[in-house]
Amino acid sequence: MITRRKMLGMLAGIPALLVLGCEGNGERASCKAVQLHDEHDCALCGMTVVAHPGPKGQVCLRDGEILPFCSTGDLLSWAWQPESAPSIEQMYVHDLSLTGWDSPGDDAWMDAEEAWYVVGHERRGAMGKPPAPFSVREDAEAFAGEHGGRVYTYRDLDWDIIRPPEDGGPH
Ligand code: ZN
Ligand code: CU1
Repeated sequence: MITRRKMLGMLAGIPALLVLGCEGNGERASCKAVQLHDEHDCALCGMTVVAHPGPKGQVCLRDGEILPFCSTGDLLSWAWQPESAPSIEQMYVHDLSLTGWDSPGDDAWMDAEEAWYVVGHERRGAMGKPPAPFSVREDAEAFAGEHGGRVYTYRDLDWDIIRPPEDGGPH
């Protein structure tokens, strides 16, 4: 499933209607993003998700359970562990094309694998400087112009990119 979505990510430049044709949008009714509240602790580090600025994430597992993450960085760090991948149904991140950095809203979730990510910027989130997701490439480029960093597709991201050595590596 992830591999297939990654393939779809490669086609990000093609209008969405063409890409989505084969099996709907793959999103189950039970796998919508949820509203985050102050009892959601990050599934990776345990921090209270809503207590910190910056784009956050949530994963819907195949059994319908939602795992919240304090930051896009923690979401990816969890999702890229080999034992995590088989349980993932859908991954969401805050779309900074629609919401702000300091208090991203629950009405602005997008498919994590379809976002453009700015990495290497200077804005702080819950854990270091989390990859900044945007649905609109031009918004990502404008953010990078203002705050530094480079723009990547989900498919282009890897460990070396999201955890550069000069940032101190994994916590
Ligand atoms: Zn966390
Ligand atoms: Cu944390």
